[in-house]
Amino acid sequence: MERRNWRRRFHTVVQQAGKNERIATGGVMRVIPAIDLKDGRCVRLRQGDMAAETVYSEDVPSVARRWQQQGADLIHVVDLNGAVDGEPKNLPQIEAVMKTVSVKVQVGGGIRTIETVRRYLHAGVARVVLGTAALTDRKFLAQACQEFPRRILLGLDARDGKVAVKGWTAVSETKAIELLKELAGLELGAVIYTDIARDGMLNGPNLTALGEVVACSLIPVIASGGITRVEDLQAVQALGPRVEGAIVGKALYDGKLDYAAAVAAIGQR
Ligand code: AMZ
Repeated sequence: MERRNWRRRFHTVVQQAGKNERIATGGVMRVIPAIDLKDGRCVRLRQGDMAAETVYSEDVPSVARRWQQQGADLIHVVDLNGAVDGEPKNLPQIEAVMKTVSVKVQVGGGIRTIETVRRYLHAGVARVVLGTAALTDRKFLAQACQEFPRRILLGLDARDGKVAVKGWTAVSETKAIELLKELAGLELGAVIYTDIARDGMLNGPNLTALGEVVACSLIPVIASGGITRVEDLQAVQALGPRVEGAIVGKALYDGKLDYAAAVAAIGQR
């Protein structure tokens, strides 16, 4: 019930150009802390390079608890080994997070079958992210969206504008924007756009690419990659009401961004 209300508060369905569109309303944008899992630990990578890791904690649930205590109402969890291997690899840690926090959790990385989607969503995960499968298995993506409307997020990870897959170990020939346009008919909950070159680099988001995504998207957009300063959040928010959130990782872990200050700066309630 509470979860349903959350969604209603977030989005309004509007009729525009004959299409149903969901847009974030009331200028609400969420700062979403990221928990990236590798070998059972909370890490941050640079540009998604599995060899360039910084371990932040071995105690993953306590990290999640910390973000909840600081006021986050949604946490973004990525199973990095899962993304590379094509199946969940950090399930015990994700289950422990679910037991520890009461806030919403979204999970991505290695979700390639409908059984895995069901398993996560039936276990209380609010939404799941499909990246690789969104490009390679359109039938599965459509089935997941049909079975769980608006609880599937498109993970659009771009290297030089092209879609990267398999834990970013491979780059396709497909332009991220083209994939987004192709999937316009699906009942996706949002698109998470990550510029890989910016991820973990603490040098700001790719506002040009994000602007393009916002302009093309019929669904809410979540910005990811490089968001470091309060000004970055404000710039992302200024892209318009379609931006429903910003995922922040390294800046929070390194203390470059204070969660409360971030939330205050963008007026999140
Ligand atoms: O950092 C990485 N190498 C990385 C990463 N953060 N690789 C994948 N991912 C995330 C994507 C998305 O949320 O941003 O994993 C998810 C996609 O996983 P998959 O298995 O569906 O492609």
